[in-house]
This record gives sequence, C-alpha cells and structure tokens, in this order.
Amino acid sequence: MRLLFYTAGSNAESWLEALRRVLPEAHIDGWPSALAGEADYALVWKPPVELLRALGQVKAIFNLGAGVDSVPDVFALPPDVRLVRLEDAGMAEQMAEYVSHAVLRRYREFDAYAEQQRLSEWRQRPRRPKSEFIVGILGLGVLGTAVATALAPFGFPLRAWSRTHKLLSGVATSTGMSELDGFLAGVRLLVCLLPLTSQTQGLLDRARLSRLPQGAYVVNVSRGGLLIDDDLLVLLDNDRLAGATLDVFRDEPLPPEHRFWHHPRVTLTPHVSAVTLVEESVAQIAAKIRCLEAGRPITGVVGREYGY
Ligand code: NDP
Ligand code: OXD
Repeated sequence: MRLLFYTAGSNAESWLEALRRVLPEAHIDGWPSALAGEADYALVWKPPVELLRALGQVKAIFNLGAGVDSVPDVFALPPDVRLVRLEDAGMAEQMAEYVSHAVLRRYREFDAYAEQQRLSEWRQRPRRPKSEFIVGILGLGVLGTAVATALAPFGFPLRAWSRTHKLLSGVATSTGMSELDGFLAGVRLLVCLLPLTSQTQGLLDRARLSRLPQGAYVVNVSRGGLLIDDDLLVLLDNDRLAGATLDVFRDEPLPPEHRFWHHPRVTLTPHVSAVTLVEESVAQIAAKIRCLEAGRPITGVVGREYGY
C-alpha cells in the first residue's frame, strides 16, 4: 500500500514516525514525489493544488484536521474520491475545556474581579441569574456536541443551531437560515463551531451579531472567515457587544497591525483551542484505512455538496 504524505505544518517528522509505526506495511512518500500518481491514499494538511492534481486513483484523501476548508477546490476533486476529515481524535475534549473556560470567565465576571484586585477593591458582585445567561452554539457536530455536553452540568440554558435537525437532551435546537435570527435573539454568549463553507462564509456580520442582546459575548473557535472582523469591532467599540474570545482568524498568523491584537474587549489565542494530536489522529486514520482495505464503510467522509 502506498501513502502520499504532506503537511504545511512544521511537524512532518512526528507524523511520519507515527505513521510508520502504526502502518508498518505501508510505503510512505512525502510530497513532492514522482510517485504521487501511484498513491493509494493521500494524507494532507493544507495541500497545494498541484499535489491534488498529481494524484491518480486514490481510494481516499485524509485531511489532517477536522475542517476541510484548506483543501483547495474540494468540488474539483474527482467525485469518487473520498475526502475524509478527522472526527474528534482528541480535539473534542480540548474544545470543551477552552469554551467552558470562556463561558465561566464571562458568567462569573473574572475580568471584573481582576480589575478590582488591581484597584485593591474588596467588593462582592451580585450573582447574575443563570437562567438569563443563554449560551448559543452555532454547529452541533462533533465539537459542538462535546461543548454542549461539557456545559450542561453547569446549568446554563443551552441552544444550538445546525443545518439539519438535531436532538440533544437539555439543548434547545434550531435549524437552517429561517431559524437563525430567532436562535440569536437572547443568546448572551455565542460560540461559533461551524465549518467554513460557501454557506457559512461571513455569516457573522453586523446584522446577525446585532441580533444578540446588548452586552453579549462572542467566542469564535472554528474559522476566522465566518466572522466579519470590522463588523465585530464596530459592535465592540460602540458597547453593543461586551467582549470576544477569538482563536481563529481570516489571516493566520494574525497580522501585527490587526486591531484585534490590542482591543481591550478582545482576548485572542493562536489557533490552539483544539490542536491536532498526532498519535490519536494517526490511529484514527490507520483504522479507517484498514476498514477501506477490508471493504467496510467509514465515517467522516466529507459531503461534497455541503463542503464539510
Ligand atoms: P462537524 O462537521 O462535526 O459539525 C459541523 C456542524 O456545523 C454540524 O452541526 C453542521 O450541521 C453544522 N453546519 C454546517 N454547515 C451549516 C450551515 N450552513 N448551517 C447550519 N449549520 C451548519 O464539525 P466539527 O464539529 O468536527 O468541527 C467544526 C469546525 O471546527 C471545523 O470545521 C473546523 O473549522 C473547526 N475546528 C477548529 C479547531 C481549532 O483549533 N480552532 C480545531 C478543530 C476544528 P449538521 O449537524 O446538520 O450537519
Ligand atoms: C482543524 C483545526 O480543523 O486544527 O482540525 O483547525
């Protein structure tokens, strides 16, 4: 079996070492390779379009991440080639940690207490009614579900929005564009866990963000392209929104001149809310390759018509 491997990241050696250990029978070529056309499987992160064009009859292309938006021109891949994404692979727990922290920080007003400490001010703030602190999750897939499940024991009212109808105990669900405005109304903390697709690109613009109540918070942990940066900044500047926690950006690394860096209402992290774990990911991909070789179906195949 021949694998073609490529990552735009800096840890190619860790991937290759893990792959050789888990799939000792495989012959692994790194891109660029004259043998790309003979590969049975391609394992890629942010591949150049030339790599995809060089592939022959691959049985599957494995994306080394959950989001496939960095695979150029997904729609141009031959329709019979499966594009497979990572499903959880250790990211759900990380995402649950990150978002729980963001929610508890805002609800329990830890920033206000930090400021009080700076001023040596001993003052107990009144407890805010939890029933009014509605957390809304855009995207109730693998990661959105993990976040909702982690938040449920705290007792926040939870809402989630997805493309197709979903049922999750303790979560009020809604579906599709016609229900989006109703979903946003009343959400005090909005978590974005949608994939970046032609349907979701720029979804969080000024009009949609303005549906959130005065003083709401935004947490974007999926892709920067979902959010219109300038629209968010206007709403933060004019006190309409109280704060944003951003892990993902249109341009990464975030350019030094971007206003997000120093905005008092923005907290940012460098795309670390859920990092790809090499061992877990390689184990998942190897298990799927074994299924395919045995003629069994696999999950995580990207639906080309929706782009995720
Ligand atoms: P899933 O595919 O499991 O879930 C995606 C969810 O979004 C589903 O609920 C889906 O609806 C919903 N959705 C997709 N398109 C639309 C639409 N047009 N309208 C409404 N809902 C929509 O993905 P994951 O949960 O695994 O990952 C989500 C994203 O998180 C990834 O695409 C990636 O961009 C990002 N990510 C970020 C990381 C980071 O470190 N910051 C790490 C890992 C992932 P339905 O359920 O109906 O299909
Ligand atoms: C992913 C990511 O999509 O790391 O997996 O952002």
